[in-house]
Amino acid sequence: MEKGKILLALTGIHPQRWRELLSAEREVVLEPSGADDPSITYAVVWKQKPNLLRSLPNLRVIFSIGAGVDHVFADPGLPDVPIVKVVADNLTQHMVEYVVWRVLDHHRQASLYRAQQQKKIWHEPPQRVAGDVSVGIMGLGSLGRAAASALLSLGFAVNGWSRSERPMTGVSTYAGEAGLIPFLNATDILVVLLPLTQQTQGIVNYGLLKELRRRNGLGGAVLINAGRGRLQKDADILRALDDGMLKEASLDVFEVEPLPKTSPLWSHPKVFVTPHAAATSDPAHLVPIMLRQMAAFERGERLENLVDRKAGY
Ligand code: NDP
Ligand code: OXD
Repeated sequence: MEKGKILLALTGIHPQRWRELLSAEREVVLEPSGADDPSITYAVVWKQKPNLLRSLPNLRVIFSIGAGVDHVFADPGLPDVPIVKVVADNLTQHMVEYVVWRVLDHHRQASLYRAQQQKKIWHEPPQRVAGDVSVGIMGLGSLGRAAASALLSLGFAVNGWSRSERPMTGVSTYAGEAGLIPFLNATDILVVLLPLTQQTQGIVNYGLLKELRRRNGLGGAVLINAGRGRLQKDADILRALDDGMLKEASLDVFEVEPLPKTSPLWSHPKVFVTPHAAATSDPAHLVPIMLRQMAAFERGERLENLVDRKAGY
């Protein structure tokens, strides 16, 4: 197969660095040029414009620059070609750091110490050990499993929930609808690392948060969402924080992004906000993986990290 040309179609992300790195090996066309171009074989995308890809007569593979692919499926004219998602050590490492950072922040009561410091209060609250705290990870995929390993090595009790059975040494695993309530009932700190699909949209709602374990050494249940904003109901999280169903939350993602300035989440004393920054896609690490995959594809080899179109992730 001939060396294919790439269409780069990124919305909300500056394309320059991606273009430079991809151009080292292949011809790159920057959207909006390239529509109808029969010499384009690959599309590298983030939130591509609707119906853009279906105008390419010889498109063979779509590469998402993110681990999540909900942005690809948002296109009503998405052509029926393979979609490759990101699985990369660098991205995984960023996510593991984020999850460990946020879990430890809640576990070690950082908000209490910050409040004490402001008032110059010298007081040592009781300490518990990680083994007394149970972290439940929703989504035991490449990111969830890596986060689970890191938490296990710190001594936390770890639960995991996935669509299919995903056994993991040291982790109490639960699967499917039948496993959800038992998983939540055994979880003090909930970490959401699910993809956004038709099945998972809005799953982090008041009814779900109510099921978390609250009578624990932490003094309540904690939510950490680094998956996607539309997995959660922002208003339900606020309600749960205000009526005590949740003690605290760390949120990296929101129903609407950027988080509107009017959102009460910005200034809520029990909420820690980051701007969808848990694990950024770094072109220096991701482009070589994409270029390797393109070359392998042209040699007739199988693509890796393919999205299951039916499952939506
Ligand atoms: P994977 O596809 O590797 O794993 C997804 C996991 O979710 C799997 O364990 C899967 O189950 C589970 N899952 C999917 N649907 C359901 C369902 N209906 N019920 C129960 N479990 C379900 O994804 P990654 O780990 O690579 O990434 C996860 C998500 O993290 C991405 O989709 C993206 O949205 C988000 N992300 C966020 C970033 C940020 O900066 N905030 C950065 C990178 C990713 P099974 O194992 O059975 O298939
Ligand atoms: C991703 C993201 O999906 O950055 O990789 O959100």
